[in-house]
Amino acid sequence: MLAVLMGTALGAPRTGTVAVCFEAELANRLEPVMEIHEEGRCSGGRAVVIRQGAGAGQSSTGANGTALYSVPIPASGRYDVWLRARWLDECSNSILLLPPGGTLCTVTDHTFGNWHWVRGCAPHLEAGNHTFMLRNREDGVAVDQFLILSAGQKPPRGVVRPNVVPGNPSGPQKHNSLALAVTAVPRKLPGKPPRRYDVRHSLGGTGDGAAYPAMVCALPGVAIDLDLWLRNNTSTPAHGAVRLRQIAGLRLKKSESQDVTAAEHSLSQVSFTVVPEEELPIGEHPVRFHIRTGRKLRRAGTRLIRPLEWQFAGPFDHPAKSTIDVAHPPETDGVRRKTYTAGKKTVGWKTYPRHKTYSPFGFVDLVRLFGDVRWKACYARTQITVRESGDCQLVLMGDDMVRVWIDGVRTATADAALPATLNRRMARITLTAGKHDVLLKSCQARNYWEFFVTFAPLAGRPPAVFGVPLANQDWGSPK
Ligand SMILES: [Ca+2]
Ligand SMILES: [Ca+2]
Repeated sequence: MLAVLMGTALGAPRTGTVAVCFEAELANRLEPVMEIHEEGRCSGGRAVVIRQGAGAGQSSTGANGTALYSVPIPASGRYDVWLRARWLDECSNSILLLPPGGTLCTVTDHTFGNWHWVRGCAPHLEAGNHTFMLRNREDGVAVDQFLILSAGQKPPRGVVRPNVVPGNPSGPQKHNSLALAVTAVPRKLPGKPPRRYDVRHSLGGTGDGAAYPAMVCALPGVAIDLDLWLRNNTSTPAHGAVRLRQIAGLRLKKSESQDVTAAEHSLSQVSFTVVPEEELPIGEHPVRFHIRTGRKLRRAGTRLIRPLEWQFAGPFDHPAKSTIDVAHPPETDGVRRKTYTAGKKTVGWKTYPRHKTYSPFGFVDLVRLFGDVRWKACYARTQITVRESGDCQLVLMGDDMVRVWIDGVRTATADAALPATLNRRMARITLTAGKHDVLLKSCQARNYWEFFVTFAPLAGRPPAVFGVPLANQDWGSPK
């Protein structure tokens, strides 16, 4: 039984009071979309984070962000469980907490932007080991520490010195066993989230993507750091090796295999840097890590998303309640004109810096390009090449309405205008070898305005779809 001592910041304990404090980042098991981040102003310099954009509203599946903690409770009694949390704003201010044998509760309050203690549930606990679970409810939240106090006690201000290290929830492990705590987390991203409307979907955890629920925007020449956090749940040091499986079109900057040593009950980090090349096909690419400790092999991973690169024209007024069929000049006058009339303005095809165009999750964020506007439409054009003819699946996602033409033929439309929800449409298409024009239309009612187009393989050998670099795109002589 682990002796439980008061953290010094708690002051002198009153008779009969109990305090157990531990770091949120030392989860015994942690699954995406939960990530470990290095953060200032928090205990241990690290916290568990659900990044803004990393999978709101996916908690109902249960597999989209959990953190498990096995901790000893020294005495039976009624307790209050507090979390030291930081919420982004009123749309990112809660997390789910499951106490041992209790019911799931929502931990929330209305203090934004600062680390502070938030009271969660109030379970009755018997003396002994108990498992607590955090679960994703929404993104844009971070948890630094847990504090379990006798009912009615108030936490101090600021951090508390931890007095417990979470143990192993699945019983004693064999010597030299590293317990995987979290999958790869991207660190260096090609974009900063905007202040208000962020893209909030990571495609996490649905369908066949469940094995690799994270998502990282992969643009040619933009290096990506992939961080792997490993938690040693045992009471002896552990040694192992992590290997990154190579992907064509992805250059690895260091060795494909790295050794890892983790002190008992500690957290270790292994980092790989990859650089996408033009040869990386458009679409999703699972990145797989093999973690070997002794004879044990574990797998972890994330997904890279190679998006298309676009030229944009707009915005055009798209009157309230209009359907997506209301057409604007790039649709009526052709996609190869140099300029179009948009109300009293003239607009032409424009490119924007990549860091402005893409969210860290690979979506095109039109709010960043055209502002927080209402009832507008814009068009985007690009070209793709295919080396062998064949079928593949076009995947189209958008908020609010979005339509795609390939070589002038209407191919897919996602036109349900739902607030704060991405529409998704898939269409089987046949692409002949050679170059193809892609035109996209996106309509905005309000709030989020974003889209995502990719090509997914079908069974068998699909044609790989490559983007044509913007500098090499040929749109004829401008009129
Ligand atoms: Ca911490
Ligand atoms: Ca919208």
